[in-house]
Amino acid sequence: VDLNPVGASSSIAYDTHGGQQVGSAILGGQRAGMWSGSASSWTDLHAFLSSEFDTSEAYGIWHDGASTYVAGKARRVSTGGHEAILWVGPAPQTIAATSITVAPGIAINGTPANVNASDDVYYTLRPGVVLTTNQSPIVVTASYNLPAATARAINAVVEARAHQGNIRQTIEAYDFSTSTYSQLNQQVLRTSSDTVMTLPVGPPVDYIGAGNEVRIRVAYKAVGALLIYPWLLSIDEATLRLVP
Ligand SMILES: [Ca+2]
Repeated sequence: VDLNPVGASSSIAYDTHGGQQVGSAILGGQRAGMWSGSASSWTDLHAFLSSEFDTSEAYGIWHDGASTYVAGKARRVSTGGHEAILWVGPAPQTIAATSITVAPGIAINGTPANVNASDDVYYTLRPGVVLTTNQSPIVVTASYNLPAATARAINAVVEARAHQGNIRQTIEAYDFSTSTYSQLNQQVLRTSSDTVMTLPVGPPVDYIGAGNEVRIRVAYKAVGALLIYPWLLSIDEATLRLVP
């Protein structure tokens, strides 16, 4: 994640499961802001303060099921002193997949609905048949339908673990403007714990198709020596975080 996508800004804190980050930018004066991987998602938090304050900075972000909390400070013009500020706004919405397709790949345990939440209940897959070694033998395609055709920010959240080493995960999002997938992240998964990826998808306008669809593809492939075949792969969560 680019922690500093906004010009002349500094990113102080990042919400791992929400995909939002906070800091400040010099926009006239120093102004607290929140964004999600790109400058287009910038929310000017200073704009929510009264004119009694002339500068502000944000230092921390956290969310629960209902709200996002941003902690920071602002300078009161009349005294020149800084005062602690807590901004409270809506939490990013979690969007579960409307369809999950596994091809190739074979379900071993669990159901596609098990990827709707990070709850340590997994959808476990094994490799399917592929014709060439270049192909990924597990490919999961998830389709999501947003409540609206526009979004301030979309993040893909994928939480998964491999059951042995050398299993590489590639996460892509479908760009409807070019009719191609673009890669969001690629890395070898841990086996001792879940790897949680929260990845900005954007600009949102290019990644929202007909029916407000967002499409994410996650592929798994062995990239080194394998101790056991078939290898297994468990997905705990594959959802979107939407900032409307
Ligand atoms: Ca789960």
